[in-house]
Amino acid sequence: MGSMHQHPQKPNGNGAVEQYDVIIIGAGVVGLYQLYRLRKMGLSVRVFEDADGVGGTWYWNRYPGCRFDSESETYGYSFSEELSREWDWKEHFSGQPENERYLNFVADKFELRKDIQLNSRVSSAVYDESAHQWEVQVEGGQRARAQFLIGAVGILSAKYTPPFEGMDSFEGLSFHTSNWPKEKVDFTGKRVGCIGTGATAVQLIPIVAKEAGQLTVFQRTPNYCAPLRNAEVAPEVQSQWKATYPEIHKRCRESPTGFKYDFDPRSALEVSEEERLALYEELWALPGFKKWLGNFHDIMTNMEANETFAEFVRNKIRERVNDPVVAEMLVPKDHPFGAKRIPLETHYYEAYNRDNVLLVDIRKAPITCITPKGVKTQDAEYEFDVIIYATGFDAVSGPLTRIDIRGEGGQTFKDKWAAGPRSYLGLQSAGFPNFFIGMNSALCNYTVCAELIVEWIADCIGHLREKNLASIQPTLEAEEAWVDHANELAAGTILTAADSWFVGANIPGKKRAVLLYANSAREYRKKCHEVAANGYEGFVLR
Ligand code: NA7
Repeated sequence: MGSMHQHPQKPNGNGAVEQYDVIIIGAGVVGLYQLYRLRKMGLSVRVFEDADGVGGTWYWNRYPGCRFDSESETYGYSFSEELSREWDWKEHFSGQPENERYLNFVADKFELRKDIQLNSRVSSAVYDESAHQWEVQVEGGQRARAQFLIGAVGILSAKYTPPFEGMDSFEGLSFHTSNWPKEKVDFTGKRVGCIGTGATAVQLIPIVAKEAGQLTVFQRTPNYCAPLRNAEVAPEVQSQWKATYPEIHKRCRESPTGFKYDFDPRSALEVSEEERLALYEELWALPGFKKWLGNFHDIMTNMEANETFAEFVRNKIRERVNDPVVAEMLVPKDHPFGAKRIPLETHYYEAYNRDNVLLVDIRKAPITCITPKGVKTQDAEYEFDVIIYATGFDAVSGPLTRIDIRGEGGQTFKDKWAAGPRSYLGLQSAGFPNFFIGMNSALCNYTVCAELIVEWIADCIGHLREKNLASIQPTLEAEEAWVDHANELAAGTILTAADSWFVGANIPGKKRAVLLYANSAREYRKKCHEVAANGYEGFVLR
């Protein structure tokens, strides 16, 4: 991937403190574009990246089947038409190897590597109040300072592995899906256990099932998985995209979810059953998330409306699984459709029709420990050569709170966010001047709102530099109002009606709080622009 030697080397840690205008943590989708934007403004920028390559999520998640659930042509950056025209997407929902290549292509095309220091995990960031500067410490002792710090750390980068007793004693291979080995893992003839059935597991299970001698899936909660319907991109489609990228990007920017489609303005309950089912069948036959984000608008706000689609999906699952007992195990009944992230799948349910696949209900008989030979549940023991932990992430706040970030008065970010995200616009937190949260936590096609955030931060920094200002941070009042507004919005949806990473409920001990901003992306964009246009209303500039 790329040419490693172009990257600055990590110093041994006993040198002088380096000085930059801006430090960015992370070289993923946000970090790469943020670097590009800021450097174009003539600023000196240093990116510290933990991995030995760029790409963030698309670097780490190498498990088989990992791919976009967003349409490829909408997930790619929109900021450079030239880039859009130069890149060919091979599949409508592009796979990880291709996505990693794309982000490396971006790094090369815009000569980003010279400012990205790899193998450099930031351990702490401390605000120097008198100098209005952040001092960052990289593991190994290197120190660097900058007026502005941007945490472009990704919303799903802090992996979560449940602390099962005996994990270290396992004698076979085991890994978390986001820490997948770079070398191909050969499952041929192996006995494999997979813990978890979220979006990640749903992508990998059908592929591992085909290869492995035996695959055992440990499921706690079944999900509403919907067909992805991926396909290769035909040359004429590729040309069509290239000819119309400005329109595609405009459409995504103006849509409420950052995708090419919009919710149906009708209520699921105002149409006849026949009409409703006709739309459900039509959506079901389409690729991607349209069955969720192009559905009747009130499936996300009204339980009765939601239930009409939830039951439709349950029946689709039942139709695909041969053994009725297994089918019922796979049918979700304890939460509404869309309250958790909808996994998109390719032959997922058919995997359970294979003789070498076993589904184990660990809600009934939980895992008690990992043994040297495999997994023990309350009523059985399973022997494995490989254990896959597809157990998810400490989402949104996790990647930030695990860095020792200290703001004014020595206040830690971890304490500040202990009861849930406390930010204004998702971009800054009071008490942490000049620190920007460079992550898209809006309910929006990732890159679409990520670009909005990157551009907003770049403009804001440009504004401060132009006016010769030392710092920016939100007022406590603006932050308080934003948190209330975000909670109120989420309360008006079904998003809080399930235990998932959306509300931090997947991490034992994590305070339940809405982690995503549940407004329309269109409204979010408008609000961010308004605040800037009104002289950064709600912020204190010094
Ligand atoms: P998810 O969606 O958080 O799924 C994690 C899975 O792991 C889920 O099935 C969990 O069951 C299961 N899990 C978590 N902890 C345990 C324990 N202690 N015991 C048994 N099973 C457990 O993570 P993914 O990686 O699949 O997807 C994350 C996002 O990445 C996804 O939403 C996309 O946006 C991309 P549970 O449902 O909690 O009962």
